[in-house]
Parts: sequence; C-alpha cells; structure tokens
Amino acid sequence: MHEDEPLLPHIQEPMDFRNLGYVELNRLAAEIRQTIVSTVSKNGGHLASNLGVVELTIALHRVFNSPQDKIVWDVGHQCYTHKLLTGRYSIFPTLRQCGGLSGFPKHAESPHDAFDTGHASTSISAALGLLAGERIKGGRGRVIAVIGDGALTGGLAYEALSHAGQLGLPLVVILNDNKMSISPNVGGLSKYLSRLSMKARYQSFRRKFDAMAQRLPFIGDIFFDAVLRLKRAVKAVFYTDNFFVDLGFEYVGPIEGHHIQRLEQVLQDVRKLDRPVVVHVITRKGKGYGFAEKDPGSYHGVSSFSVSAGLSSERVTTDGPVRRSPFFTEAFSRALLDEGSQNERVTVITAAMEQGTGLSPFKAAFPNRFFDVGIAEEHAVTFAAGLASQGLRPVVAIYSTFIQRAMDQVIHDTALQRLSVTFALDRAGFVSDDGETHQGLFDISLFRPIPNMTILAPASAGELACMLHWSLSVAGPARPDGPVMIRYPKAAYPQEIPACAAPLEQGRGVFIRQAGAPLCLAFTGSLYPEVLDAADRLASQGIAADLYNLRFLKPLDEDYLADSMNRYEMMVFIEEGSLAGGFGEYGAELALRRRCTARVFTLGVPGTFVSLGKREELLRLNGLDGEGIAASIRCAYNQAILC
Ligand SMILES: Cc1ncc(C[n+]2csc(CCOP(=O)(O)OP(=O)(O)O)c2C)c(N)n1
Repeated sequence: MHEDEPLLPHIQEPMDFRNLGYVELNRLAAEIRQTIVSTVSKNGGHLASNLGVVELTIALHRVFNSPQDKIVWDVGHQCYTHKLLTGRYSIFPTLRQCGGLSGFPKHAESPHDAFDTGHASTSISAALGLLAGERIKGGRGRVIAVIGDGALTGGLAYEALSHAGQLGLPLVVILNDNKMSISPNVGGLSKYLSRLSMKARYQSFRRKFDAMAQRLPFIGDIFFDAVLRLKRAVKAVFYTDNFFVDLGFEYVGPIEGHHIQRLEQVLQDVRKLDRPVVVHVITRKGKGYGFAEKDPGSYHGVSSFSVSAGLSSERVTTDGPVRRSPFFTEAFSRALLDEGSQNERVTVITAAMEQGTGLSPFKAAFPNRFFDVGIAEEHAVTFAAGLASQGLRPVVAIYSTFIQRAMDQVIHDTALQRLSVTFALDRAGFVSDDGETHQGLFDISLFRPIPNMTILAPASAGELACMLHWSLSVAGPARPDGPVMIRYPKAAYPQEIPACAAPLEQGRGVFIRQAGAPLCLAFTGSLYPEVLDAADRLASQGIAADLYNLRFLKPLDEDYLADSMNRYEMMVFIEEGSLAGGFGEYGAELALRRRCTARVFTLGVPGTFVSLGKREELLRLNGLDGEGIAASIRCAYNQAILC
C-alpha cells in the first residue's frame, strides 16, 4: 500500500491492522479521529468520549482477539473506534440515522459487539457474566470491561467488583480515567483515583530521586537520614492501600492512554494473568480536536456543528441565523429557578446530568441547595427522600429512561412513606438519535400502579411551571403528601394554550376544545401539537372532535372522567408511552367498570422496543403524528358507526 493511501478504508477486522508498525498505527489513529469528527459534525453524536479512546481501542484489538475475546463497553457511547475497526467503516456515515448504525454497541449489528449497553455502570457485571459463562462452557476466551471514571460512580459497578474479586476469574477491567463524567467527575471515588495517579507520580519521582542521590556521594552521606525521614513522610501522605487490590484484583497503572506501544506492552502482560485485574488508564477526553479538548463537557454529546468553527458557530441559512424553538427543558430550568428564589426549601438533585436537565442556572444561583451525586440514580432518589423527610422540597431532575433503575427507591423509600419528592422526568416519550436504550416510553406503565404517586404531563411551558409550583406547594387537601412525577419530552414547547392556564384540580384534565362533538381525544401533554393537527384533519373530513388534555395521569377523578365518557360516542386515549400498562388501558378499564356509553379506543406505542430515529420520525413510524392519529381514528370511528 502506498504510504499516502488511507489505511482505515482497508480495515475490515482487527487482523487487518495487527501487522502495522507504530508509525502506521499513529496514522491510523489520526484517520479515525478525522472520520469521527467529520461524521459527528454532520450526524451529531458522542464526540469527546470517542476521541479519548482511539489509541486504547487500537491497542485492545491488537492484543485481544475479538470476537473470541469479548470487549464490553460501559455506556457504549465511546464505541465508534471499535465500530470503525470491526467492519463498519463503510456504513459509518449512517451513524445514528433512522435505520442506520447505532451509536451504541449492538450485538445484532456485529459479533464484535459482545453486549448491548447504553446505560452506565453495567459493564463489569455483564463482562463477569460473559466470562463465567465462557468458563462453564469450557471456553478460554478473555473478557474485558472498559469503564469510565464517571460510570464507576454507579453502585452496580461496586457490586460487580466485589463479586469479581470473590470469583477470582481473569476478568480485565480497563478503567478509562479522564477525570470527566459529562461534567467534571464528582465524589470521593474521583478524588481517590487522583490520589492513585499522584501515588504513581510519587513512585516514579522516588525512583529517579534515589538514582540521583546515589550518584552524588556527599549528599548520600550528609543528608541520608534527613532524606530517609522525608521519604517516609511523603510516603505516608501518598501511600494507602489500594481499593481494587483489597477487593481481590491486581492493579496496574496508571498508564498513559495515548501511547499505543506502551498500552500494548501492558495489555500483553495483563493477558497472561489468571486473576482479575484493573488496568488504570489515563486519557484525555476530546483528544485531538482542540475545541473538544478545551471544553470536553460541551463536546460530550453534540448535534451537527462546523468542524472549523466548533459548536459556537451559529448555523446560518439564506434567511439569517437559525434559531431553535425553546424546549421543555428550558421551560423547566426557568420555572425551577423561580421556585428556588421563592422557596428556600427547594433543593435540587441530579445524577450527573446537570446540563442535559437544565440545572446549571439553579446551581449557579443556589449552589448550597444543588447536589450532583454522580451516575447514581438509586442514591439520588433515596437521598432526595431523606431530604424530604426533613421538610425540604427536593426536585430530582432525571431522564425518564434513567429512572427505570431506581424503581425500588421510588416505591420503597419515597412513595411508601408519602415523601414529597418531585421528579422532573425529562426525555419522556420518543428520544431522538440514541435508540432503544434511551427511549422514555415506560415511565407511565412503571409508576402508575404505585400508591401515593402523582403523575402529571404538561402540554405547554406555562402548564409545566404551574405543575412544578403545585408539586412544591405545602401539602394540604389540594396537594396531598407524596411523590409527584412531571413528565415532558425532549421537544420544543408550543405557543401558550389559554385553556392550560386554568389552575390544577386534583385528578382532572382540562378541555382545550369542547363543542359537544361525538368524539373526544384525551391525550398526554407532549402530544398536544400532534393531536391538534389530527383534530383539524378529522374536522376537514367531517368528523368533529373535542380535545381533552389529561394533565393528571394519576390519581384520577374517576367520577369526572366516567361522566365525560358518557357524553361521547367514542373516547380516544392517546399517549406518548407504552400501550401496555399505559393510561389508555386504565381509561378502557374504567369505562368497562363504570359501564360508560362511549366506545374506547387507545393509541400509543405497541409492545416493541423503539429503535433509532428523530422524534418526529418515531412519532410517524408509530402512527402518533397528526396524520397517523387522524387515520387510525377515522378508521376506528367509521367501523364503530357501521357496527
Ligand atoms: C444510568 C445512566 N445515567 C446517566 C447516563 C448519561 N451518561 C452518558 S455518558 C455519561 C458520563 C460517563 O462518564 P465516563 O464513564 O467517565 O465516560 P466518558 O464519557 O468520560 O468517557 C453519562 C452521565 C447514562 N448513560 N446512564
């Protein structure tokens, strides 16, 4: 191959770069970085994390023999180099596109993707299971978990470390330490890892110092005692037992994570071990792309941007700068700041998602009432329950998909004790670009059965603010004690809806259109624009429909809804969530139980996992855009009239 010819397009599998020299490997690393930056600048994606593990991924694939040896990527957001080196270069331009390459490991996509990930802190557990399974079957393959220092703040990782130490199988845990979660990493563990790095620096300094002192005889003679005492004092400061070793692991590191040859040497040694081992690798998030190196937090996950100008570039069309309509997250952010200034009891908790959930303004204004607990959703919920038990008004801002893992903490620590924790569930509904692992489609089904729970779904920014205020108000007959979930999508909020300015009434929704139509469309707030569009389409075809914004998905004023259902020929429940266990099922059951006269028809997400796409595409594919809703209703309504 000519030395100017790119290497990456010729790589179909790891064997294809096993024989390259280090000069060529560094060239390969540069090509990978360029491909990642260029593709992510068009499609969006996780940029900084991927740029940080290019050399590490190359070294892993040269030393280990995937897919016989299995690499489990924690979160999986850093798997782009792995995908490029395992036969997916040619389809890399489809990254995160509907029907295209996933931004996370997918076993269905390639046998090199040993285990599907998307949520943090699962890799060590999964890798240990893969390894134990391999050994039970008599196989000799190795298993490697690659986990970031951020993901290592999640409790599941410790459960797995403890079990791995007990089993003693030769699990390899690569700790990719870049001092960052999405924001700078937090917590005692992060400090501990820094101490380990200092210890390594001290040891290397000590070796150099000893060698130098021995070369200078007069120093050796005159200051020997003093030096010895100094060394002991320094050692006492830096040397502590190693946490991983205490758990039963070998510990290697910290080692420089951007030097392919050195990484390979260490990994070759590690490969020979027959015990579990932690390899502590120091990398730089955003490595090789100046903007991302300087500000890795902002470049963690990005939408399209200009490579030369970075994120700060304003997207411009011939009509002038493109302005994005404000999202529900921004409405929540403003409303929360407002509540925080009026009520000193309002405290805010995030599990490592300060920016994504819009908490930075609150943190800046009220740092003492803001807690980032790390990627630790279970702890976030129980910690908030503790605060609530002391009369504070905690708000846990969390993505719908991530609260799934704190189910028991919501039930056992919060609802059971009627503690007034507010859960701001962002990304509830379809989530663009990240695929199955990040859809927020289960929260209604999961939390609706929980006693003492309130679930609210705003249709507008004003309604969101009103719901937040209601949830934080003093408990009384209008707002009984207990947890409140407010679910909203990652979507722009619509223009204010006058009817939604009406004060909240426990268990009741609000009519947005009420003209005695034969049909009523009752919907969860996030679908307001789609339902409005559907109603207009139906009207143009001679089918009039009233519109009812449910507001409360739980508890329900059953008398009120049952009475309403008796006034219509057909009641349609439309929700941005799973049909199974969803609000529609409840409405249908209520209609049956109360012998309501209306026929009930439900629309929502059928029982499948929802794959990649933009929210608008996913709404359309699931028949929940205006056209799809109107078509389903027309069909159901006409059938109902015929029979
Ligand atoms: C359970 C869960 N909570 C939150 C997230 C969102 N999230 C994705 S990556 C990330 C930071 C991960 O940090 P680290 O493991 O250090 O990897 P890095 O991006 O620094 O390489 C977070 C919080 C998630 N994926 N899963």
